[in-house]
Amino acid sequence: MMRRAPEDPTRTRRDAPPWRWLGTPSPPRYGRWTALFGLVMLAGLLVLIGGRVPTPALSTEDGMATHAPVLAAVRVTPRSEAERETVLTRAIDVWSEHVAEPTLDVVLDPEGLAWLHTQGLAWQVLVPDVEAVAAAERERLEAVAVAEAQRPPTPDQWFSEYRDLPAIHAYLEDLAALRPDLATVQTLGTSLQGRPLLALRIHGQGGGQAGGQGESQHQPRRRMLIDSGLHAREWISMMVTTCVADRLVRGYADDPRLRRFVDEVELVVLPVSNPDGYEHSWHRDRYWRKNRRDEHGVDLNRNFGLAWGGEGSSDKPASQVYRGSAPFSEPESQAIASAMEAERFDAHVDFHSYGQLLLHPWSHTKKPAADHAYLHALAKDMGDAIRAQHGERYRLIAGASLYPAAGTLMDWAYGTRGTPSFVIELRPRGGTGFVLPPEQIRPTCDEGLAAVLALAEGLAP
Ligand code: 0X9
Ligand code: ZN
Repeated sequence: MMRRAPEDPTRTRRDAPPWRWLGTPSPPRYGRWTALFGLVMLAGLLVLIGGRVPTPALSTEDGMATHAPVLAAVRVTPRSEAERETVLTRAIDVWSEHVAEPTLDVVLDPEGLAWLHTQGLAWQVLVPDVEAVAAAERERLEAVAVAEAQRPPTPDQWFSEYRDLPAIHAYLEDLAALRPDLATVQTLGTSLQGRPLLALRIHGQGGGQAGGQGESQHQPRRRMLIDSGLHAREWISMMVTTCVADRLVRGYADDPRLRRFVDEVELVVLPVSNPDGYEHSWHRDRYWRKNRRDEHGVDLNRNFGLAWGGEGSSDKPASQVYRGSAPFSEPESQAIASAMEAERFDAHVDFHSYGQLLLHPWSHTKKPAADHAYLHALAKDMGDAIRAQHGERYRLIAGASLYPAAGTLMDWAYGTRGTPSFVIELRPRGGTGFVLPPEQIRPTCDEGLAAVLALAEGLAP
């Protein structure tokens, strides 16, 4: 059942913390006339590019109708570093960054859009009204919740829609109950607000001792970790890892390739690495990224203790890449690190969205990793396997070549544990960003599963 926390009906995203990727934020101010002027400008611009202009009405306490500024997600192509910085300072939110192209996906208010137009920069609209897209998704989910209260989803229907934290956690328990001989639920730690970081350990019938004897006598068992949801708004990632677990547990009996994987690889699946943030994204703010530390949150993927504090992270709490007060200041990153220290993992994938990318170390430096060729080859195996599913291309690139990011889980896992570690940025390539149509959950799961299988099969003996 989808619940919405009671909200001030006059609250708009402008009341939300001003998000800036880097730098010191200052709260955007909108007078009614400025907003209307902005809307008119936006209308003109969108009509020029053939877009539609939604104008959500809000009622104020005195009953007068006013309009929230329409926030649009746009892909901008800056021509210089200075231009990139200026676009970032104008952004209400930053969704994605590709230094190589170079492009930036940012959320702008009407004034920002008008400014963009005057600069002569190349840009295209990804989402003309990000709040309208989130509202449509919310309405759809509410309707699904009503329907499913009458008729609960079958396991197959479960993956036809996005699921909230309690549903994902219950699903993991169901999988373990279905095949207790194959899988066990485990709590890896507890979030800041006290929610469990629940994982499914798919240990196979060998009993879960990597390095011991599984069913296969040919090679020692491997151990892999896949996680998702470090970033709360990347909902497709939580669905994909849950779905990978589902395919392996249910497919074990009949699919020889899945059976072989389960027999040879012990897989720990952590679908929601940031449970507080995920709850917040479901019930308060669809585009929330960080954990729920104080009002601002911490970007968990800048909080790990390798190269913490370096380029591509921020010491400003309002930044979307705020690194926290110290390495591992957050219980969620601590829990993941402790789980990876408690036993040896032969491979790790951290699922994110969006962009259709296969990223390998390093994230924090452009210096090639010592195992660059090996890591790139593994990423290529995954990319080929993904493409064989539905023809979708995922681009291979070292993290820092996309943009630098210090204090990431991938770098920590590789740099301190020696574990081949990857970030997979799932669908879409651009499009609707974090709000991916639910029909794409299953095909994106096919891609995630193909990548995990290919990675296991490609590991050096
Ligand atoms: O920035 C991140 O933490 C990840 N991308 S996301 O859009 N999902 O936020 C990617 C981190 C991988 N490393 C680099 N791109 N350097
Ligand atoms: Zn992410």
